[in-house]
Amino acid sequence: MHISTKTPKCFLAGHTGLVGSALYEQIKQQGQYELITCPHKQLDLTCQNEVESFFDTHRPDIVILAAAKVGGIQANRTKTADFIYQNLMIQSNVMHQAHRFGVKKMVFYASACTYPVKAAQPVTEDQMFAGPAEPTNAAYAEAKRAGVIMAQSYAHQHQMNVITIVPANLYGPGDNFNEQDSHVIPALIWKFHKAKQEQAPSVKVWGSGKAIRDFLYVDDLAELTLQLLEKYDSPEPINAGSGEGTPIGNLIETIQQITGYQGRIDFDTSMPDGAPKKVLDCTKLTQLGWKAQTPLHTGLMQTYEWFLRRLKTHENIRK
Ligand code: GFB
Repeated sequence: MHISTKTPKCFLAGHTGLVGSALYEQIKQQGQYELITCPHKQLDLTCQNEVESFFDTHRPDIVILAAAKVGGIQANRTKTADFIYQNLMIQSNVMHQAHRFGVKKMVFYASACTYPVKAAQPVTEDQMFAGPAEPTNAAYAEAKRAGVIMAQSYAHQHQMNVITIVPANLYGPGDNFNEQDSHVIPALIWKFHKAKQEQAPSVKVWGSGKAIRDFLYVDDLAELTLQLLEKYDSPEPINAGSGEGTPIGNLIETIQQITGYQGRIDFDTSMPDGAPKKVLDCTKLTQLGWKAQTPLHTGLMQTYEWFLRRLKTHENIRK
């Protein structure tokens, strides 16, 4: 990336979300970019006119698109229209205006769920379009796949410098914690914590516990993103995972132990497992000299501590 002598202006879209708040902290600490953020209430990224006028006013040099409609397996399989509509609109509006206003570099995040459900594991980047996505998150996956093609198309036609990072299942401070809509880690932390408080005899978890996921701590993704902004210039997607597959059953045991809940676990097998296995092949990243630094247990402890602090302060974000 060519950087002028003045501090580049970086528009961080979605700065209060899981990924956005981790990036916000790291960029603030490092001070390499002048941060531009905007609360959701003042800028609706699904609205083309608002996004255009925002770019016109602020003229960022760099854009990190950390805003997206996200959620766990249940949110994905029920709110299908929200997932496809909001993600298509946000990424189209932001990428198109980034191109129109001459942004020097943009980061787009795809998702591990863009890979075909039957892809060989661990999954390499070249398998992305080799078959249908898992049905529980097809709407989200197809929107993200469109974003991948869009990034490649703007790079091809307009020589736009846009990179696509494909994160594994993310977790960490700043996540959305609730029983129905969240991803598995915040959902389990919430369920076990509540059951412990209420001395409930059992906790219901979803599926068989046999599904395998690759969990990446969000601070590792933020650190990687800032590195790739400096040293990766290709529209070809690049996987970002921990390199390890964790069975959900093991994750359940670990979170139960961290939260200190003593009761019984009931598996609700009327709820789906989703993809049987989602583990990312991170050879490309290894070749760039990067490896995720946070072991799952450490990341879970830090997430739980953050959750407990947030319960006390009722803050939903880290800053
Ligand atoms: O994280 P999660 O909701 O989404 O669920 P996916 C992961 C696994 O945990 C599934 C099981 O096998 C769930 O059945 N699970 C067990 C639970 N108990 C619970 C619970 O209480 N809550 C939740 N949520 N799960 C996501 C996509 O799929 O993958 C996202 O939905 C994103 O869009 C992400 O792409 C990477 O891993 O199945």
